[in-house]
Amino acid sequence: MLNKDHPRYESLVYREKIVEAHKKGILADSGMIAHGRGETFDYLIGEKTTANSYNTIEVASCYFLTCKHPVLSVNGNTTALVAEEVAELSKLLDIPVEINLYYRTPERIANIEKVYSNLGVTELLGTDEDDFIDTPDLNGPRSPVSIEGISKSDVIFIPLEDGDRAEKLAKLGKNIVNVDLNPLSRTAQTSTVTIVDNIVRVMPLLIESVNKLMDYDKNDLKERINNFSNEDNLSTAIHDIIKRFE
Ligand code: PTJ
Repeated sequence: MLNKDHPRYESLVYREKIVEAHKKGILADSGMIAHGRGETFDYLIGEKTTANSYNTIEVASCYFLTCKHPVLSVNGNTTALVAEEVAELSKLLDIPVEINLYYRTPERIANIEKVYSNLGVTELLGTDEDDFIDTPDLNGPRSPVSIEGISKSDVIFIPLEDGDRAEKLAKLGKNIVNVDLNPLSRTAQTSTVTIVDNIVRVMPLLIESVNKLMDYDKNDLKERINNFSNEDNLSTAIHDIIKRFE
């Protein structure tokens, strides 16, 4: 039983979610290490959403609302922490959720599939029954993607992963929205829009911002996209961390 008065209560709640997801065969063993790395960077950014990240979240919403085929790609860590919010966003935008795992096993796919099915996600892709196509130049278990999902998408949400996938997907002309507490990770550096913040704070804000911007003129949203630079965004995120040491 967690003590609510504990100064790090929230952090302990999310650790418990991570441990539970591991016990249920949702989280990869390495998912624990990835969470620890995330916690370290969260500490450095002050465990709050910065003004820069609020803006970046709105830009991400602009992509989701103006692109034709957005897809939400999920892994074990994202599922452990924010499956409900992923399901809500998928329903709000009427877009698919695609399971894409680095440590892919039939058991983990089945366990993650069950989570989203129970949350009412109707278009759930990337399961073992799906039709796959390899991502060009990308090796490993993340390469096969759903023909109806990531393969035909024009914007992909890929939170909490680091590797070369973002770069390969970007080469195919796809827009990448990433959430990563580490602004220096390869995925953070090669994505179109990188939200440097904790996924548990990002998801409710993303849903709120999609709801807010939904009725805006599409040209205004596209202008917002055109005025955004991910390089500037990452530079501000890094400087926000540096300022915490001053
Ligand atoms: O479920 P699988 O098999 O697809 O495997 C998932 C993991 C996360 C184990 C795999 O993709 C992996 O090893 O990822 P990395 O290379 O550890 O990268 C994960 C990134 O997510 C790191 O840069 C962390 O800083 C970041 N991260 C971890 N927790 C959070 C986070 N970013 C935002 N919010 C978090 N809560």
